[in-house]
This record gives sequence, structure tokens and C-alpha cells, in this order.
Amino acid sequence: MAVAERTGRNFIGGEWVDAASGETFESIVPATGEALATFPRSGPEDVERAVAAAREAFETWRLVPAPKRGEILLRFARLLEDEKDELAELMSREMGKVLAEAGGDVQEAIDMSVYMAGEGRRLFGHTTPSELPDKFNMSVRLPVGVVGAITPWNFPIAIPAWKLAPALVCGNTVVLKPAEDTPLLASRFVELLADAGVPPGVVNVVHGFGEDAGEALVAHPDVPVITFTGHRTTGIRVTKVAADHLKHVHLELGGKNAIIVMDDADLDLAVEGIVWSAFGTTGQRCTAASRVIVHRAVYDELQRKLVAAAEGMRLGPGWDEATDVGPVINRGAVEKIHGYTGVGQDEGAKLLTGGEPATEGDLEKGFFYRPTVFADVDPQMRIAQEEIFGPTTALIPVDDLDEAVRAANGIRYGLSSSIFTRDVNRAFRAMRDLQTGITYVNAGTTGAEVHLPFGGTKETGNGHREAGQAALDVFTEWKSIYVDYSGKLQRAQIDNVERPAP
Ligand code: UN1
Repeated sequence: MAVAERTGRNFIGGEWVDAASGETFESIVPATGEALATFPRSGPEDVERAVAAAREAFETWRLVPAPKRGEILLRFARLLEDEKDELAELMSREMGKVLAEAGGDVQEAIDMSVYMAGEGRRLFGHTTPSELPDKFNMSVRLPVGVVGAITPWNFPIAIPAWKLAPALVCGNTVVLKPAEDTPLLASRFVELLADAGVPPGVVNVVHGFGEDAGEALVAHPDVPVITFTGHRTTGIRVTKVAADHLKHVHLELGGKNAIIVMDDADLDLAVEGIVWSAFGTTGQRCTAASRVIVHRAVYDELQRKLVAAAEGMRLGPGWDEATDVGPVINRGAVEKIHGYTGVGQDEGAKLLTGGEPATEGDLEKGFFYRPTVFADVDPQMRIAQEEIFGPTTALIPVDDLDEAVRAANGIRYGLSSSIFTRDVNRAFRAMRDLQTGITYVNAGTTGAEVHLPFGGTKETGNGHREAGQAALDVFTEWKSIYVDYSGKLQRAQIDNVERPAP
């Protein structure tokens, strides 16, 4: 592949434009280390232009009937379907995930767009009786304004759709600041939105880095909603900056998700679930299973099976059909993941397999890390507490379900959890007691579907959810409307209250 064979631009007011500064950065292919494309490195001036375009477009977009906005999303979904293979191939290059998963990522965007297109004909509010005669009460959802969406590289098509599809159907306009690791996919995403008929200014893209473009977007007084998926520390920064304008802030900040394997589990199924959730997307999902809490009665057998499965996985570029595990996103990620291997060893955990970058043959050019399993992990160790975001998982032995649930809950995050058991009583206790926004029974920790709320408890976020109906709450304001057709002044709480006889 030629060095930086493509040049990308920002998309502002329907035009493809360079950054005001003229500065650029490169998108890199993680499997080979080569440059894929060059993009504008935007700053506050570019954000200002994009927000101005979005603000102006809001005044007309908010008045487009919601079913029409939905129809545009439906056209977008069809275009994504047409381009699914091309986008998946591009994703395997720019982000690194294997083709089947890249197709799943695009499919998730299709599903979300179809779901939210339908919302154009619902967007239900409420009608409710009034406490007074000849008076009508209702509450309706109204768009908020310009949404600032900051999206991660790990689901480079799906997550922009999670945020933009509901934002748009509700009548908001958007400035998207996509992750600097996957700008080409973000550009294709908005190009297809424009092709589907999204008018100029309704969706704008500003490429670049968090510290300049992202921060300027979060700080901008004309952007009343911020939706952010990414690292916890960035989420805290976003919250603090947004607080100056008391913005709506939606955060999805990842997790330290646990799979519990009980002594009555189907062990082969559990191992399949662990392998899929711990090493799928090379462990780079917010929902990845980075802890496995195992009943001691099956601990040795599970270790053996898991190690055999991990060691049988083939590493390679995502676009190669023979690959099971693609690269991690960049060199920094390899270093971070490897740093945690050192931390685990220093803490006294037992490294069963992996624990090093993979460098044989062509892998040496890219950013590959071996599927890594630690055993004998104490729930308080850093490798059991901190999000590694790589193909590393930690086995924690326990004696019973109570201890398993305590270990699972003993972290600051609360995104996803899972239990493998054939005992319905244990399953229901786990569903009730695991403090996460998502719990799976007899499946791994990944695999959320778009029509259910997605998000987590505790420090995974700030109480909001995306996807499903819950997403509408992020992107709308409730307005309560009272229509009095009595022709006289009727005072609530006063005129309808029976007065005691004098
Ligand atoms: C994420 O990692 O941020 O449930 C999203 C899953 C996917 C979405 C993950 N459908 O793993």
C-alpha cells in the first residue's frame, strides 16, 4: 500500500474542507504500521465553523417532520448495506478487526439506523388527564440543538450510528469528532449520510485530537449536548469542561467485565464464550471479558481448555480470512497492554499464556499482542481492577456464587457481566445482584443488540443509556404542554381543591 494514498478533509456545512491551520495527521494501518490517509488536524477555529453550520442548520432540520428525518436514516441504512463489504474491508485495514467482526460493526450501524428510522413515526410523548375540567395535558419530546459527538475507534461505524441516528431523528444537528485512529471510516460514514439526503450543516465532521478539537467542542457554548464514548479519565475531563455550561452529558466509559463460571456450567460453552468476549476485537471492547471468576471445582479444567483455545488462535491482519485475532490499535496500545503484563507478574499472578507482543514474520511490522491469560488473580490486583483494553484476561478462583458476585461487583465499573450456570436459581440471583447495566446468562459479556439500552452503572457512565428507547432521553428535552379550553382562569392546585364547609 502506498504511503498515505488518500487525503481526507473535514465536512462542514456540506463542504469538504481543510483545517484552518493547514495541519494534518495520518491514519495508520495497525496490521502493517503503514500510513493509510492524511487528515486535517483541527482546532478551535474549525470547531467554531462546524458549530456555526450546525446551529444554522438546526433551525430548518428541527422543523422537518420526524417521519421524513426517519426516511433519510432508512436510506442511509440501505447505503450502508450496499457498502457493507467495502466498509468492512476498510475497517479491517484502518482499525484492524477481523472481517466477520467488521461486518458485524457495520451491521450494528444498519440495525441502529433502521431502528431509529422507525422512531421517526413514534417519538412517543404522553397525553394525560388534567386535574381541571376543559383542559388538555401532554408532554412531547423536542430536540435540544447541536450535539457534540465524540466517538471511539473500536466500533468506528457502529458507535457513530448509535449517537447520530437518534440525535438526528429527534431533530438535532451534529458535530462529530471521531477518534484520530479511524478518521477514514468516519469520513465514509458522513459521506453516506450526505448521500442519503442529510442536508448540509446537519452533520459536520471535525477531525483531530481530543486536546484541541475535542476539548473545543465540549467547551463550546452553542453545543448543549455532549455524547462521549471513551476512556474514564477523558470522561471526567469532558464532564468538568461541560459543567461550565451545564450541558447534557452522556458518557460511556468502559468496564472491567466479568464472566462467572459456576461448577455446574457447560464448560466447553463457557470457554467459547470467554474466548469470544476476551479475545474478540483483540479485547478492545468496552464490554470485553477481562476477568473470569471461576468456581474452584472447575478451575483447573477451565484453565486447561482456555489456554489451549488461546494458543490455537491465529494472529494476523484483519482482512486475512485465516486470522482469528487482529492487531491492537497502535504502538501505544501494545506498550500499555505489555505494561499490564508486567504489573500482573509483579503482583504475583500466574501468567499461563501470552504476555508478549507477537513479532514473527510480518507481524513484526504491526501492533500484535498474544492472547494472554493470567491465573490465580486476586480481585484486588490492578490487572483485575483496571481496564487494559487488550487481549488479556484474569482468572479469579472462588468457592461459591456469593463470593463470585462480590468479586464481580468489587470494581469501580459496571458495564457488562455474565454467568455460566445451568441452575435457574443462581442465574436469577446473578441477574439481580450483579451491579452492571448488562448481564448475560450462558453467553459472554459482549453482543449487545441495538434496541435495548446500552450502558453501565457506577463509573462506567453518569446514569444515561444509549441505544433503544433510552437513547431518546439523551437527545431530547421533555416539554409539558397545558391547553386550557375552559375560557376562564383555572388555577391548578387551588380551584380544583374541595374547600371544607365553613
Ligand atoms: C463498545 O465496546 O464500546 O456488545 C461497544 C458489544 C457490542 C458493542 C460494544 N455490540 O460488545
